[in-house]
Amino acid sequence: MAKKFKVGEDNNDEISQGQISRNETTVSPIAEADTINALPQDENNDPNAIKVTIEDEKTPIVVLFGPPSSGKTMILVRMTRYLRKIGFNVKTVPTFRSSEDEHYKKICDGFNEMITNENAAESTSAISFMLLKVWKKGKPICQILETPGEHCFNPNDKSSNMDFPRYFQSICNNNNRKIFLIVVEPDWRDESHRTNYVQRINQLIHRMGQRDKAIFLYNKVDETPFVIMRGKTNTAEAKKSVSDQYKGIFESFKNTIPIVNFFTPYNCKFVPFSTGDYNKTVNGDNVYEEGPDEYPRELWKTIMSFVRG
Ligand SMILES: Nc1nc2c(ncn2[C@@H]2O[C@H](COP(=O)(O)OP(=O)(O)OP(=O)(O)O)[C@@H](O)[C@H]2O)c(=O)[nH]1
Ligand SMILES: [Mg+2]
Repeated sequence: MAKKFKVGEDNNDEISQGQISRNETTVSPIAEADTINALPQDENNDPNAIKVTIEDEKTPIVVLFGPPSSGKTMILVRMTRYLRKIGFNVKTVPTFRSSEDEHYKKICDGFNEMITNENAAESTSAISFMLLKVWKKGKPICQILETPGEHCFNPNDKSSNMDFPRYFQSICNNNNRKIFLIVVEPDWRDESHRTNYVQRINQLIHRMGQRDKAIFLYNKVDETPFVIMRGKTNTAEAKKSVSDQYKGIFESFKNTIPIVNFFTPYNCKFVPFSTGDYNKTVNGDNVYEEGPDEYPRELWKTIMSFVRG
């Protein structure tokens, strides 16, 4: 029987992984959330009407930037599991969306259960917006933001790629330092889509401030031949493959400062990543098994080098 979600449960306290038995059959409350009415009507009709609030304008924001289904929500899930395991506190930020957004409230309320649920991947399509805050010993370290993939890049609708929605522009313009996690995946669609995505990334670069940073996150690396052993990837070959598939993707990040560019040829980082394995059960459920810790460890190290630097 599906485990039902109780509204108002103590949802924002950190809970440890494994609190929910792996054998227990659960359906995440988020999976049960109404995805059709994910946004209030006016915002659904017009992305430029979407309003968000970043209350904390000091703590850096890690912005997940990637097309639909590139794995942004599962990266959030995997990072949250890892960070909690190594002693960080990860909480949802309920004030990010107005209290009228019932869907966001539901997602916040059900977040902890989703994180620990082995059916986590079933829930991800219901998540469009999510702002998390990472704490250590009561001190905020960074915020992590996911926005709908279509707002980053919609491969099926050229007109929507004219400019970013207003809320996204205002996040780009606000005071927080941003670390953009630009998600790419192997063998994604065809060359014309990949070329359009590179153009979209260039649009993003024009919105980046001088203190902002970029990390290219090569998600789903488990599907490539570049994994040498569990959690270890041939990063140079993986990066070359991305460079070949997404022509010109790193061009704008070339370091043009003489001598410095000999040691640091690019002003961006590249991190291979895998959130884990996805298998279908005989019942048709999508069961998620998290991947090795090496991937979130390396990503966190890279993020922290920018948060501190
Ligand atoms: N093989 C593999 N598949 C992955 C990985 N990460 C995500 N996936 C698959 O990609 C699907 C989509 O992941 P999501 O996290 O929902 O993608 P998203 O970018 O949040 O999608 P939108 O919110 O619609 O923009 C998952 O259900 C998995 O099937 C990974 O590391 N490896
Ligand atoms: Mg998502």
